[in-house]
Amino acid sequence: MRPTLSQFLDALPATVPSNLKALVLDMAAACRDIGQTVNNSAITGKQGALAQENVQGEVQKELDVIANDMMLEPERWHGRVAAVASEEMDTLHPIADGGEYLLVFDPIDGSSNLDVNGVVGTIFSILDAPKGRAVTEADFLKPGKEQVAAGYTAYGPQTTMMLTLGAGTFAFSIDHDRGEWVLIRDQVAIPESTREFAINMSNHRHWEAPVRRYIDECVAGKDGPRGVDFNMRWLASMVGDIHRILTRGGVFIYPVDQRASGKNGKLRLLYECNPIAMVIEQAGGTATDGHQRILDIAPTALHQRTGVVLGSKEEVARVTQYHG
Ligand code: P6P
Repeated sequence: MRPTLSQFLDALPATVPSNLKALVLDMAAACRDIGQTVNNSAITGKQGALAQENVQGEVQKELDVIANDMMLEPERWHGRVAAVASEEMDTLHPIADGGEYLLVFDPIDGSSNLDVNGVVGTIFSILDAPKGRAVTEADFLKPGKEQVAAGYTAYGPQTTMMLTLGAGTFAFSIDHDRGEWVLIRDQVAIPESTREFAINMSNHRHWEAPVRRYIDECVAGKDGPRGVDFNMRWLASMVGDIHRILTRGGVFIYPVDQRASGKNGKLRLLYECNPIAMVIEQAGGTATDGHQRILDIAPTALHQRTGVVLGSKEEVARVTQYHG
C-alpha cells in the first residue's frame, strides 16, 4: 500500500526538524481545504471577479480572496509560522510570535482558469524565521536557495502536491477512499531533453532576440536548424504547465520583454518562481531567468518579478546560451 504523506515524513532522516515535517502536514491540510473550495466553486458561484484589484493591480477572483483568508487562519499553523507573505497582499502578515518558519504563498495561481475548469494551484515556499525578534519584510527577501521546503498543489483531475525538502522532489495525491495524501511518485526526475515548449506565443513580437531565436527554431521543426519537430503547450496556469514538465519533460519560458510592463517579466520571484525553481532543480531540471540561476537571485522587493526559463536541462542550456 502506498505510504501516506505522514509516513513519508516520519521516514525522513532525523536531521529534518520535526516542526518542519509538522508544518508540511499543516500545508497539505490547507491545500486539501482549498482544493475542496475550488471543486465546489461552480456550485457556490465563487468563481467570479471582484471589483477590487490585488497589490499587483490584477483583478481578483472571489476564490483568490477566500483561499488567501483560509491561509491566514492562525490555528492552521499551530504556532509554527511567525508570519506569512501572500501574492495577494502588499506586505507580511504576522501569525504567531516565536514561530520557527515564514510561509510565502500564492493561494490560487492561474485563477483566470477557474471559470473554464482549467488547472489552478497553490504554490508555497517555507523559510526559517528569525529567532528572538519580530519578523520584518527583509526576513522574506532571501535567495530561493535558502528555502527549507517548497512545492505546489495542482487542483486538476487529481489533487496532487509536488513537494521538496531539499533532497529530491516527491508527488502525493489525495486518496479519497482513504482520506489521505499518498505518495504517487518517489524522486521525480525530469528528462534532460525534450521536444515540447511552453510559452505564450501571442507575445512573440515583444520578446528579446534570444527568445525569438530559440522559439523560431523550435517552430521551424525538422526543416529548421534543430532538425526535429517540436510541440507547444500553454495552460496559462504555471502550476499546470510545470506539472506537465515534471511528468514528461519540457521547457517553460515566461521571458522579460520589450514592453514597459514586461521589462522585469510577469512571474513573481518569491511567490511563484523560487518555490517552482526548487522543485524543478530537485527533480534534476534547471531554472534560470535566462542568465542566472533563479535560486541565486537576491530579492530586493516582496513583489519582485523575474524572467523564467526552466525545465529540461538541455533546452534551458540552449536558451541561456543564446542569451550570451
Ligand atoms: P499569460 C497566471 O496568471 C500566471 O501568473 C501563471 O500561472 C501563468 O503561467 C501566467 O500567469 C500566464 O500568463 O500572460 O499567458 O496569461
